[in-house]
Amino acid sequence: MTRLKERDICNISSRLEAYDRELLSKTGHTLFGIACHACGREEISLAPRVTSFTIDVIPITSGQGIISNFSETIAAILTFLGFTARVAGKTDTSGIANAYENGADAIMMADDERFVGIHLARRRVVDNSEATGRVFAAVLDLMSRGIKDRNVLVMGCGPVGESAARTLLAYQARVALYDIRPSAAQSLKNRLSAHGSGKKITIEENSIPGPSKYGYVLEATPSSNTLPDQWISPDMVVAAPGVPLGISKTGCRLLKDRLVHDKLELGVAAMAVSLVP
Ligand code: 2YG
Repeated sequence: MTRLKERDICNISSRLEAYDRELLSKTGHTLFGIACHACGREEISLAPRVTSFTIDVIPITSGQGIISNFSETIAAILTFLGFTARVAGKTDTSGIANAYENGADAIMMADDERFVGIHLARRRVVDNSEATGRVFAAVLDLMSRGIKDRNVLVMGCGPVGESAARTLLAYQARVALYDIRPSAAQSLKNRLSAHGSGKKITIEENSIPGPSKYGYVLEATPSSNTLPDQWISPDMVVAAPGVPLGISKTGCRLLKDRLVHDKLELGVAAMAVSLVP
């Protein structure tokens, strides 16, 4: 799992309005709308309930410690979406205890292993990797005006790629799995096939299967330059939750508005919407 750096997130809070407009033009939906789509929630009916839903973001000092602006950025994304969110005044145990004592509906916090949201009364845990894979698959579904029966290449078979593949199969897409470790792709196929979608899953052996083969790519690797420029075809659509971005600056220019990538916004939005009962 990639650990974010302060420079990865320092511009997020100030660019939320612009990013929302960018998502609207690329997908036809706002940040909140995409998160609702990913969670199977009705945007119109959910929106009024969000303002009274309180979320405390708790800085966690364990392991490699605090990432400056991490908690503040999460609170800014939640507030932008309409939630009542704040960064807890205390870190760690004290912050968690205070959230319960102050009657917060939910908390969000991350150590070096996991980034989670927890609904305090319902004991519901939502994991950032799961939510991120799910919401970027939802982005492909929206950008393709329906990913059903399309061929999608999922690059990276870790927790984010797994969640994305699972979601794409639920959307009835055909999924090809690629990972730098072929055994990771195979074991993911085995896990996903257990639910009967085996015939919709193939393994992509080589990392550059050629432009014509896949019109849709979900790039979920923790590496850069996984999608070579010469592979990008004129109508390719890419949703890229992987950090760092696996596409070069040239590749981004080639893809133009057919690429969605961010390092926190969509995953946090999907986590928050998942927590609202
Ligand atoms: O509270 C803090 O400031 C730190 N304990 C946060 C540490 C977060 C470590 N994890 C990551 O940087 C990423 N896995 C977060 C999610 C990236 C987007 N999917």
